[in-house]
Amino acid sequence: MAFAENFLWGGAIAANQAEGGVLEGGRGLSNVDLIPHGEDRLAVIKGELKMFDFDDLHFYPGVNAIDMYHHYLDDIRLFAEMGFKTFRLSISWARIFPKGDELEPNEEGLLFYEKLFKEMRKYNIEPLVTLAHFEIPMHLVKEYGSWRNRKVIDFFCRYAETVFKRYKGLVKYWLTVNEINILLHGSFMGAGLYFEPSENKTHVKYQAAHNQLVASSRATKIAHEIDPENKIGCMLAAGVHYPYSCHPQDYWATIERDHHEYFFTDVQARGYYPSYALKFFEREHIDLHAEPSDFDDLKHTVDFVSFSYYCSRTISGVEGHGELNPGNLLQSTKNEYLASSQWGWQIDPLGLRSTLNVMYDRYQKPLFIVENGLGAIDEPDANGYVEDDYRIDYLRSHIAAMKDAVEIDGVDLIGYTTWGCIDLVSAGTGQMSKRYGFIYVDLDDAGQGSLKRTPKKSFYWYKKVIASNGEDL
Ligand code: P53
Repeated sequence: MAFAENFLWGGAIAANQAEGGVLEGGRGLSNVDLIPHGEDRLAVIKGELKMFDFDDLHFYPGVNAIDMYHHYLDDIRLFAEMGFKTFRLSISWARIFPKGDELEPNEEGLLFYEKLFKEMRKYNIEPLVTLAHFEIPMHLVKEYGSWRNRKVIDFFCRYAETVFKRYKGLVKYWLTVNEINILLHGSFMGAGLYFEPSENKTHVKYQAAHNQLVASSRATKIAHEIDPENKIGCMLAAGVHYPYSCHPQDYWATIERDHHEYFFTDVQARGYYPSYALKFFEREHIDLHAEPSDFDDLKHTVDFVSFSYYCSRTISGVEGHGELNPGNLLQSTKNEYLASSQWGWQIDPLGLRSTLNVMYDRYQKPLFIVENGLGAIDEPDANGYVEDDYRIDYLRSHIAAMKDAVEIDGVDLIGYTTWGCIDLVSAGTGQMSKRYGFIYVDLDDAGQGSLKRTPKKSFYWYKKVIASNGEDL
């Protein structure tokens, strides 16, 4: 058998894409609540278009999302029916600290997640909890400039400490920051950063990155002090990088791209800034506003390394080598050997095995795949049932590749959670029609629908996969 008895099979969601109820329970507004559907979305995600309040011209799909805030009992029951061993979700920071800089948390918010975690425990589902999944209270964005400000480190640590204490014994697996490298590519979504036209974006981004990395390591330290049983992970938007050709410059560009993305997890897993990063800071005149104690904090490394994998990325370093692949925040060149999803994400199961090997070689820590899946248009029949064989094919081939990584290559992998195990709002596009789930949710891109949940064909398939511990694909 490839997978250990206690291998953590499950699914993943994020508060901002599933929960809704953003104005309920005393919650404050978050950056992600204000990212609209439609053509302005990308500019807002990147921090190039300022959206600090709702307006009448836009639709904001995260406000109600799939309303898991009111449906969580039913949803968890369905996850349990599939046999989930774990369920990954995020806490909405603004439910716990509505403004972010208060001294006392919001009890109603704390209670909501306590009930949710207890419900999961009823079914022996292990919570895997992200502290910041593209989320920061809007008050911290407006008043402090978000993560560019060192004070946010303390606010984040207060939030982290509050939930570590409150959920001690209920939650053991934590991720500090979701897809931490998205800070570079979608800065408002990833880290609440909006740029004034006069600002040097690179300087702002790396100052914010430093602050996030210090906050993440301090939170790791706090988590271990509160409960030595706690396991803390970092989280990277991953996907192996291929050189477009064997031209040395294509390969060199690939190495540079590796540095760019792995920078974050290199710090989180090793405990110090890699030499290539220090040189980069020097060249770019990035003069980090840091305290000497920051570098001691960074030594508190993570217990495991988690990542999302949707596709590999092909990198070109030579003019005219390849055409740009559209449809993803992380840029790449089209790979002629791979098919694409309806959103242009290239499908590459072997790339997952490669990614697992690259990451395991690099860090020598347990790995956790916390997102993988296919965003596709589903066509339900009159009963709302979807025969999503394309999704089953995608997941089957990726699970087979991850099995090879474990069985043949000896990678230490502790779990696998598919993204959007129930249909939810897409982070990149704001669409409902880009669906990932085993469970269909009756809701369209304009926010219309009954919200009814219906298991798809893949629901029954995944149930079988889990029951056989990955043997019956
Ligand atoms: P959507 C870009 C590249 C890789 C992962 O993405 C990304 C993104 C953002 O678009 O996001 C992660 O919904 C993220 C999830 C997100 C999921 O991948 O754009 O952690 O919140 O929903 C899928 O199709």
